[in-house]
Amino acid sequence: MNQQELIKKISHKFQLADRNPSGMSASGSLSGEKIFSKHSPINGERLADIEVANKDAYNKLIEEAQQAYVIWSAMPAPQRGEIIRQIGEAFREDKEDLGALISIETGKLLQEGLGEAQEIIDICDFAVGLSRQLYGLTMHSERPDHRMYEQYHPLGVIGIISAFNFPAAVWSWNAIIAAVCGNVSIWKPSEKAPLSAIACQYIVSKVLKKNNLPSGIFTLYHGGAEQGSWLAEDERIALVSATGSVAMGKKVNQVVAGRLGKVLLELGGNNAIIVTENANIEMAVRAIIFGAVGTAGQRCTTTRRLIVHETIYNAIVEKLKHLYGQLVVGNPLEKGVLVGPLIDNSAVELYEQRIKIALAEGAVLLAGGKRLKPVGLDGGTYVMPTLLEAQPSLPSLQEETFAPILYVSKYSGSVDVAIQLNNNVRQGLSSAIFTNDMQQMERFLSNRGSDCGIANVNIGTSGAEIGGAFGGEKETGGGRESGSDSWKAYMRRQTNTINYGATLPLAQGIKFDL
Ligand code: UN1
Repeated sequence: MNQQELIKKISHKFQLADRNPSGMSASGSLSGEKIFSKHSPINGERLADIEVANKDAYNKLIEEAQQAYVIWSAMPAPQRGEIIRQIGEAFREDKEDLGALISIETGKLLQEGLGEAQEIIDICDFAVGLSRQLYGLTMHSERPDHRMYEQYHPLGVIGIISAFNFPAAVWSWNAIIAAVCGNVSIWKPSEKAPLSAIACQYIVSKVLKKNNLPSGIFTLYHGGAEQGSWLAEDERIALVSATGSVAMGKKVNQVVAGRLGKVLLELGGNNAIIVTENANIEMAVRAIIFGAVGTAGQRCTTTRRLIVHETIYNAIVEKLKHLYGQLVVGNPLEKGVLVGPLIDNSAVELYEQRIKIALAEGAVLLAGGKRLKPVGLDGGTYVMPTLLEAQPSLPSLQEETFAPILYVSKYSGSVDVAIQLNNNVRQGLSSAIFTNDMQQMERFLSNRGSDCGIANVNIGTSGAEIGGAFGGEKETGGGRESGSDSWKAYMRRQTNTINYGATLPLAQGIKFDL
């Protein structure tokens, strides 16, 4: 099947052609004002026109969501789990088509598109388990005949702002976990990836309809920064979960803090792999390549910096140079291709600008460095994965450029030197060390080690499983999504003390006799 036939089939499947207006819930669509076109980065082909939501459409959706919340939050959590089990099944059925759509829309490899669809299925399975495990603690009261415990209640309407690079999985981390907790959600996906969102909405809507549940449990509208800011300003939105740039996150954080709302931020990463003198070099090199050029360097967990011990530096650099020369850049739907296009022209411009700046700062080009036009592809946004040798003090090392640019730096001395370099950036998402030395490994994981939210050993910086809490420190924003006890971010904790005696003793032994 060629790309056009595939698009036709998928558009039909998810009703993309006639279901792309903004302000959409399962009950139908609400008209927007402006229209923008979504093109595939693979060949520049126009995929669909999308309506930007207007304020009326947005307000209507929020009202629908609020009404749905009354019904959804009253359902016992295990019953909500049953609906999410069905949603997981629906995603299983549509995994191939959704994976292909994600690939066509974002330019990531088909394998990665399928992996993203799998992440949604995994998070649904996880949420089904959670539906019987939204545990609070019990405590011993200091007063006789008293019982004390805590319980978790849902927050209400959750706003989700997602980025183009994981246009479906990151929504599910938020929307599905929020839903099992009893919340409803309203989603503003990136303007650069509206179609995967429409497909996800289509899939969940089918399940809601089948179960006679209100469409407002999951809702979707389209737009850019202005439309996203509505969620931040809106007092009806209890929590705003935002994924994207540090600049966007700072704005959202300030606006939401102004009304004392809650935020969950997953922002920039500037992730390093440390390779010590005790590393398995073959394994390290494989992880570096996947981490640096996978998803064309457009993951927030992408490996952007390499910190290599001087004794193995030349060996690693030579291997990387060789492999960078062999990477096949091209149509991500084709087998054998390892690097697809960047999302759009502005991403290519940022790539070019950053390389220019880094070279002017004194970096040395080891591989790549240029835009590409793969054979048979017009209008695409392809670039060569780029390897730069950099002094640890290079100012560009501080910047996250969403492109396949990897800086390699040399360190000498103990692993502490490498750890200090790892931590010497404003962001704190992911980090990794390659070593077979137990002391180096433990040092990296200790409280004097990596300052990131994710710290891996003999695994690259990207490709986290959904079972762990995902997020990072410093400018990454501090939020945790997905697995572990991240569900607590979508709930409010209530402490309850119950007196089952016949007297009224006061805490701290206070006497207040009438
Ligand atoms: C992101 O880039 O925002 O760990 C998320 C990973 C993926 C998720 C990345 N599972 O690389």
